[in-house]
Amino acid sequence: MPRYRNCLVGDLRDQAVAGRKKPAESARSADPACLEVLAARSAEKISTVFDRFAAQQPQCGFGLQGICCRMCVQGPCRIMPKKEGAAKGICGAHDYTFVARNLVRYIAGGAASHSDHARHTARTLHEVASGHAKDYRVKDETKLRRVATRLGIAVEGQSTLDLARAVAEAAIADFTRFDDTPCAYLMTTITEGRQAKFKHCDIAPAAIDRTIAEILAQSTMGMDADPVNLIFGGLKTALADYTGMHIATDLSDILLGTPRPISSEANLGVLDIDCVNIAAHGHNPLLSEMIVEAARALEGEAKAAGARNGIKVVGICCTGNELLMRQGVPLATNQAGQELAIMTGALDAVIMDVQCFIPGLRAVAECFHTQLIATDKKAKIPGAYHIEFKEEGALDLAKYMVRLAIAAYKKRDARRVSIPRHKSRVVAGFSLEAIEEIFAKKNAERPISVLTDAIRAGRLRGVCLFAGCNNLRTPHDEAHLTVARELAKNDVFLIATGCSAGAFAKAGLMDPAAVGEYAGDGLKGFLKELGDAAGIAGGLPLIWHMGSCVDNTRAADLCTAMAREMGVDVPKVPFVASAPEDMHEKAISIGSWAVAMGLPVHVGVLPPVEGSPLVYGIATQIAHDVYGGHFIFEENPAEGAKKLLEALEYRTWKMGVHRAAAQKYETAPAAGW
Ligand code: BF8
Ligand code: SF4
Repeated sequence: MPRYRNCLVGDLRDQAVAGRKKPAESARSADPACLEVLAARSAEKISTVFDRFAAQQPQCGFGLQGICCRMCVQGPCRIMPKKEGAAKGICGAHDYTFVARNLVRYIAGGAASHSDHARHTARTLHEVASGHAKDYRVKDETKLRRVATRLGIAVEGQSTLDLARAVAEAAIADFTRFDDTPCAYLMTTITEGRQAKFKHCDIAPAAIDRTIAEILAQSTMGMDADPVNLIFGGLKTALADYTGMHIATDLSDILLGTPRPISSEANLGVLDIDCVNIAAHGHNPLLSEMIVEAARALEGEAKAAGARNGIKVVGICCTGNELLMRQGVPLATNQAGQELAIMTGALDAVIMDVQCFIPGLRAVAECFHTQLIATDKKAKIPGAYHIEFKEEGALDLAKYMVRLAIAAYKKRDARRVSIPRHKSRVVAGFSLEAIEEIFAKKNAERPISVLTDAIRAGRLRGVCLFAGCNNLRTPHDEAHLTVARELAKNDVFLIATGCSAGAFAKAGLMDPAAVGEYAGDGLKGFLKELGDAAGIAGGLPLIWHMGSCVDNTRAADLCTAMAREMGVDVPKVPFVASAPEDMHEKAISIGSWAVAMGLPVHVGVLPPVEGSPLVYGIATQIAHDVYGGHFIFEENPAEGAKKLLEALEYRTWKMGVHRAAAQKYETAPAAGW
């Protein structure tokens, strides 16, 4: 397999620090709408993430490399190899222990976040099954039955609510199990090869909550100093993260409906000067779906308040992706653009649920009339309204919040409104179910073979999942766009989630019209034929939006389906992942489970691993030997695209060799990678 490690040029650590020095200018964005807002407001000196990023330069070299330890109060300790006696921490911990501990704690943070979201969804489904939370219901009975069957729950003769209870209880069991039976939402959604691998390496989690608690215990002062053992613990935690994410996606679909292709728009131009504009921000769609419903119910009140066009709900971050996927709600911006949405002067309220909204919002909102509303007791912002969201009476609560937005609208200063004109058409809503339905128009019996056959025939080079965040260490959205355009040109079938999907949606890459401009001939032909067969008016988009960050499990399910169709395990599937602007702990966690699943995973911003050549080597090389997946650390997006293409090419070539050998010797294709 292609291995990437620049061992020949000096010390890895020196390179790390040199490479991390960033220019101090602000306004580093590839999004014209963001640049327009920044330019329009430049005289007002409103502090944004772009300014504060510049102010933080240069960032600490120890932190960047992961060789600062604060696991106990004797610290912080730093690894200083050139200073006599300072090559280890006070307790004698090596660089590899520092780096591994820091890394697994990132993963724990990511897993805790996703599973918090999943726990909330499981509890809501359970409430619905018990006759409470009356504003919700089982909207997708087919999915409920499919998930139940997958979990081994007998569906015959069962009522919807009994099944909903059983499916919710299976999820809750995955959080709380006391014995060592591996989590059901993990083991029922992966290949047999992965099941065996995870059991063999003892990284199949039995209970999400316990796994997160155990890795915190394992990585505390005076516990595990062995980097390899720590990393196995980290991977187990990452698989607990996967389990929580799968629960969140499955149960959200059951409660709110499984997405199907839907047309909408994206970027700050979606804000409407003649509307009460409300941004739903965060991740968990349980609240934001209610905001959409409440907004529809209160149109009349908004018009009475003077908003000619009523109420416009727009999305930011992943709750925006969830609403876009299911309701066609326009996406205003992704993570790095959140303050700029307020700086248009046209946003009357930002209603936040959980994750990825930043404290900086408050100071920006203070410069305008915007009402900032936090709704989760674990996620308050000083100075913002806090209205605790509860599933019981959810719609009434949502209406109360929408009325706050209408009241704020009345205070809007029309002279300060400056909405950029940029917006793009988006076709989103590609759940795995929707993808299978589209493929089924060409092959009803074996829908996924439409994709795998196109790869086998050389029309497509493989599949790339784009995921992850915005990271100010690289110009906003630029790396996403660069890698995607390069892969599209090279006939890679592209799917996306999270803020990566947000970047593409805003830039017009989820508009079917982009196919002609960016796709290579193979991809162009594939999308055209499929669109014609599926009778999708206007055609299929260049990049298929699979949802929010938790919905990366939809993409993992696609990969598993491809492995099953090809009769191999995941490490042989021409499927790669890229997080060109990874930022959050959640992204580190997702990348880690994707590696354990057997995927090459490109990250465009390096996590702090360079302080330990050993851990760096495990992530980029040894992981491949054990799991068939590995990290590709590459900060230059054009190079990243090249390495992803090489990874796909290697897999296709190897699969061809194994297939030819299998034919010759009349055996099954080799199981190794
Ligand atoms: O969960 S991609 S910045 S918004 S963490 Fe956050 Fe990253 Fe965006 Fe969605 Ni995911
Ligand atoms: Fe220093 Fe060890 Fe404490 Fe870390 S755990 S801060 S290396 S003494």
